[in-house]
Amino acid sequence: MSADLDQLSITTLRTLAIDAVQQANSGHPGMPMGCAPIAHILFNETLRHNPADPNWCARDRFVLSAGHGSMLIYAALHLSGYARPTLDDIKAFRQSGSVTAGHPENFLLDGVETTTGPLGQGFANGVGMAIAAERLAAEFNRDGFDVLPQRIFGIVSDGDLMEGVASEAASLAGHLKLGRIVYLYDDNQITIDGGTDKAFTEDVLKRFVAYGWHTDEVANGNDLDALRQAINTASTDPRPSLIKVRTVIGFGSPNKQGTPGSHGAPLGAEEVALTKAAYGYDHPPFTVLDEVRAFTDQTAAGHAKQHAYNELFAAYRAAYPQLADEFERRVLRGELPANWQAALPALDTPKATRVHSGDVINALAPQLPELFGGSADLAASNNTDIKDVGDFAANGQGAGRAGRNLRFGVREHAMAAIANGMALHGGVIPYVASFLVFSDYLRPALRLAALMHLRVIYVMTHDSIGLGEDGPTHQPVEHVASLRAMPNVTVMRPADGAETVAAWRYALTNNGPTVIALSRQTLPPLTRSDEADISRGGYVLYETAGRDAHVCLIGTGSETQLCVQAAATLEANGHAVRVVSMPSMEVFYAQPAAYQEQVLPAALTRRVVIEAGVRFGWERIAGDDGSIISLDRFGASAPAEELFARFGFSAEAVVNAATALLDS
Ligand SMILES: Cc1ncc(C[n+]2csc(CCOP(=O)(O)OP(=O)(O)O)c2C)c(N)n1
Repeated sequence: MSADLDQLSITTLRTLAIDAVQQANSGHPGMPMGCAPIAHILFNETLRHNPADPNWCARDRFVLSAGHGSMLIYAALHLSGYARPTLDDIKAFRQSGSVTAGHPENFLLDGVETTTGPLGQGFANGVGMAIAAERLAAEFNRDGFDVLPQRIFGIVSDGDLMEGVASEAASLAGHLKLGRIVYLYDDNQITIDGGTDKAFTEDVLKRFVAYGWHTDEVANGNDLDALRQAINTASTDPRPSLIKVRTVIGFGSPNKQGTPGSHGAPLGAEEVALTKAAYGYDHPPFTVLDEVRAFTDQTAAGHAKQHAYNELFAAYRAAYPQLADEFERRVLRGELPANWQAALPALDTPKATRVHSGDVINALAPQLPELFGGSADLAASNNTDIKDVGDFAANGQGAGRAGRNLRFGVREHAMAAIANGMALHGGVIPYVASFLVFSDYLRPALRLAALMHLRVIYVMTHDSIGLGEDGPTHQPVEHVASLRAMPNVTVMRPADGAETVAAWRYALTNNGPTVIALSRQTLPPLTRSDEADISRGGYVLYETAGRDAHVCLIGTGSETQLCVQAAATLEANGHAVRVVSMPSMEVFYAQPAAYQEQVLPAALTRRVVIEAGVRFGWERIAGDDGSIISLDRFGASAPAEELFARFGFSAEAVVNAATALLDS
């Protein structure tokens, strides 16, 4: 009987996917049809989840890395008894305003743990979730109290496993022995352009063995007992697991199964009918039979699991009240401690802003145990190490899971995607680091952090030609502008220690990723009045006393000091000058219009902007009558001072540009 219900439930997952794609006249039916048995076993038997409380902190995470198979997770959540998606939601698949978007969006629907679609990302997100869970377990678990039992399950596809980001993340996950991870590999041997024989013929499992993973194989994706056994074995293995499951894309479709034709297009009315006939399923579209609903509903089981956890936690609270309070603050409420800002240092010495940033991290670290991150093999250059805390490592190695500096290795893309997973898991605030120029290597994951509004802090150093001798391969030119162009990303390019502190203050409370662009070279501390409010992104740093400014000099990062120097010369020449420091264009534009007008009055049209990067974006600040000193070419290999002089970044250049405006 239960075997019949298993089959009927699997058929329901398949037909919901088929019907929704058919109705939307768009979508990907093939993957859900092939993977329905995997989803059925996971959602019906394996996952620790409670549909009535999708955000229960101790739930297992399920990541659909192959996000194009979105109808699979929508159908599985529906059958499991989640409040959404309703059947009507599923009927509105891919339509405007529906929660059942083309690819799963975690901010639209509970139960969707991460936004997927760009292949490979979900794979790496799950690694980040496992890292967060491991670190928190090391902090909070006590003998007999496993308050972080969650594991990370996922379905990953050929496309996922071809992507470099997945390889990077898999390599690190194997090294760190992240045994919480159990991924099922949808080995259907089909991608969009045809069979995997065209471009993907390696022995994937051997590769994962080499990464240090436990691997297993299920020869027939419809063999439920084989799936159960492989999942159970993997779940207790101390290594991360990849189970290769031989599936058939578009399973059951007489004319399209096993072909790319079922990957990303509706089957068509005729083929839908033939497929349902092959399933022996003679019901109208979107039918969920009562007996299926009763069989797949996880509400009661989920409630029981959560109830047992709650009892465990109550005993934990009785034994460890302070730990329980801290757990609730960090993991349940995700709040910063009340007094955290008191830990922010006052930084007023001449240093590179990257060094100031390291000082901020180390000042905050004892007060903010949730601050947890590291660099892609540039920790000493990025100044990201927290002193005396050890490296996060596999159990039994060094500081083990209690270590706090993450060594991402030279894996920028996975680093950023892993950080997304850490932020999604909660209880930690991830920061990542590299040279700013290598933001290109992590951009796809940053973009998803932005889309998901994830609080990930990017410590990106060596932010201009100011890095000098390493040359144009390492000198960002277009990067700051391109990052400013990305929605929901805040770029901070601080000019000195005080602005670096402000950047971190902002980043820690920002509802989205913050990129802090930091100098390699030493910058002088700037003098600012008590009214100067760095938190507004742009503010008046200096103004000639008692007179209305004739000209406004606007600088950012390491070029702000040039504006201050130029102001002194211009004043000596009899001009009244205003200097505006603009560490963040986006934050400045988010201020009320009246504030923007106060800082950059419309009437003050003589404006000189200077930044050692492309001019793109500064036109709006400079205005039609302003002048922009920018670098619209690649840099060169030479000492930094020579490069600044050669490319025209000097106080003299600012004076000349201002004088030209004043004379015109
Ligand atoms: C980074 C990225 N590149 C390309 C795509 C477009 N795309 C979607 S699915 C897919 C490959 C399909 O093969 P597979 O992952 O095996 O999925 P299946 O066909 O088995 O459903 C591609 C290239 C994407 N979603 N993400």
